[in-house]
Amino acid sequence: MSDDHKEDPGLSSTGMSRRKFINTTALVGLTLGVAACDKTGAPGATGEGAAAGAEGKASPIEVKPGELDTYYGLWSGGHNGDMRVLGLPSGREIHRIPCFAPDALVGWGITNESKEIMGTRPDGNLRYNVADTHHTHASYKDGNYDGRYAWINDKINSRIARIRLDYMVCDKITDLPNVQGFHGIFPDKADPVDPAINYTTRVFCGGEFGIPLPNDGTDVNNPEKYRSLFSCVDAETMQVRWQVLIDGNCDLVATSYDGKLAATNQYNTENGVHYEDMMSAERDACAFFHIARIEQAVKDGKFKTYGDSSVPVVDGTHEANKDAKTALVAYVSVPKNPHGVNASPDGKYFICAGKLSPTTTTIELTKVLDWFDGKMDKLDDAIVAEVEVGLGPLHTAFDGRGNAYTTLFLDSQVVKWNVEKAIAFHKGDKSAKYVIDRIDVHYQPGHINASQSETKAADGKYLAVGCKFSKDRFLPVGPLHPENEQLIDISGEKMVLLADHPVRGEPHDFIIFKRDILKTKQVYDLDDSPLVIKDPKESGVFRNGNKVTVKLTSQAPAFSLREFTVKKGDVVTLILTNLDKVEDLTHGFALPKYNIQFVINPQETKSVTFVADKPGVFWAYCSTFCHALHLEMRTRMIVEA
Ligand code: K7E
Ligand code: CUA
Ligand code: CA
Repeated sequence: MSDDHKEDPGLSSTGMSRRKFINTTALVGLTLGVAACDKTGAPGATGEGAAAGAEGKASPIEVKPGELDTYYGLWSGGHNGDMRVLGLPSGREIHRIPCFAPDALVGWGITNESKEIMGTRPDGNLRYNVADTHHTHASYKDGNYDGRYAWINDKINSRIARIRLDYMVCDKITDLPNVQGFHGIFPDKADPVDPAINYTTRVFCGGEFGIPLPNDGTDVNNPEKYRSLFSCVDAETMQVRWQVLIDGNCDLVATSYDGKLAATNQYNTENGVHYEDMMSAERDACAFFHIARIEQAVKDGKFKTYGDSSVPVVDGTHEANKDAKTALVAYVSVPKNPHGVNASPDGKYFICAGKLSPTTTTIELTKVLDWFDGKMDKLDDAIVAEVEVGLGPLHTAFDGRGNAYTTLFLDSQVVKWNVEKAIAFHKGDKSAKYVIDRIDVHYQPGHINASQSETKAADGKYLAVGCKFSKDRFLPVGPLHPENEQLIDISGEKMVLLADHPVRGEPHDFIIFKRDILKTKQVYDLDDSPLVIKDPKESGVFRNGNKVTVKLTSQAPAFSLREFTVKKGDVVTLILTNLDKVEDLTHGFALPKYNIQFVINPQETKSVTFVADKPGVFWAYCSTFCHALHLEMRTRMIVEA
């Protein structure tokens, strides 16, 4: 950074010329001030007058009864461990897809099939009941979403879940070995060596917290030995393909359109264990991974393993990567504790936001590749812009017209800036006005994403902003406030705030794409389950010692068995196929006192295993309204003493 900021065209009007890097005291003070204040970020923003509901005008976000939204949004569900499906522009939540934590509606964590995906302890209980999802991204083909899969991370227990988007269900969960605080996640967009594979085959995962390797009780008091790993998961098998040992930590992840590079921003290059240590250096890094070289090193056997994991780990540390021509990892220097790293839709740049620096750093990917190829000496020459945008920049989205939109956490604003103009300004053209617009948001925005933003089809229509504080925006509901998702129209030069949506905490990240990308299946295929019961006549109670299988089917308004009898102490596996074929004809199966409740969709089969430890009569009833005789849709489980 130079003193250029004095005549920074984007900052003079807001008096930000005095704002430079934030020291510890200032940051703590600002954060507390932000949480406590209630008026500093008051409305009055650009476009507020054009907001929804302006008199006499149709609301730009209204989707009338019977009409459909034009975009899907996939939202990370945060503390609920699920993924949420929104329709936009209305902002209506249409669906929730449970992933990492149990869910009573669909029986996630209750049925045998879901427990198999979630993982159980030897006693049959779930391994984990809690989750913390942050980031969700979908599979690509030709630089755009292809509607096959989405992935989502669980930060607490370092798990990655895959959602198959045709049924909108989670079908695989994988643990990342030797990783704590699994944070950023991003699918690749092509294979670096095979041009025919122009779709996602890998998902990259950033490990945020350093831990001893292996984390088995050794070196617990030697933080200088704590390390983080960057992981690659196979998109199809969901096996961890390889990991890279790095210096510093991983935070967010971005991938290039040619499949050659993945990157993670690093806020803790200091390897600090306390926050003061983590913010002691003036600059941190954005680490770039040379995918083809890493995969070659793995093939050549140049790896280690740690603990009881057999996943190959290649060495990506500074020490082992000094020679550019063989380096697996390159560390580009970026200012103090950067947050997001995002890929521009033209495929040229990765942009790191400064967080503790009021800047964004634009890194040109061909230059990073030039360094790897020995054609450019100084890696930091890959930085083509480092310009001030405002206080607390976190995440960046794009409109496909050369503009970037960065959230400013401390300023409670979104700043719209032009990437090429920022590059010109950085090069020395001080007349280049790169800041185009600012808008107040409410309040303290974190993630941001525009419709189709990180695809080649970025369409610059809508921008959603995840505000971490809602304060006074909604009816008070006690101490726990919802967060505030705001929708902004970015089709014009000026941003226009369209709507507020309260949202249950804490969603973090989301993507928005055109509805025609997704083709969901509305009815299951009977053969999806090997347990399927195709004919009601196959129903019955089948005993093998104390192991009992109960087979039944559902067809509105009845289960195929009017009652079934087991004995106290039996281990009962109940298999249920819904033979109704009609779309939306879902039944439920709720078994009182046995803690069992799940829905069964058209042509779907589910099973559940339990010990019949309580004698008596138990009315299993249909728990999803399906028919005029829904309340009568029951079966009786008789458990003989
Ligand atoms: Cu919330 Cu993506 Cu976990 Cu930034 S991270 S705000
Ligand atoms: Cu079947 Cu309600
Ligand atoms: Ca740092």
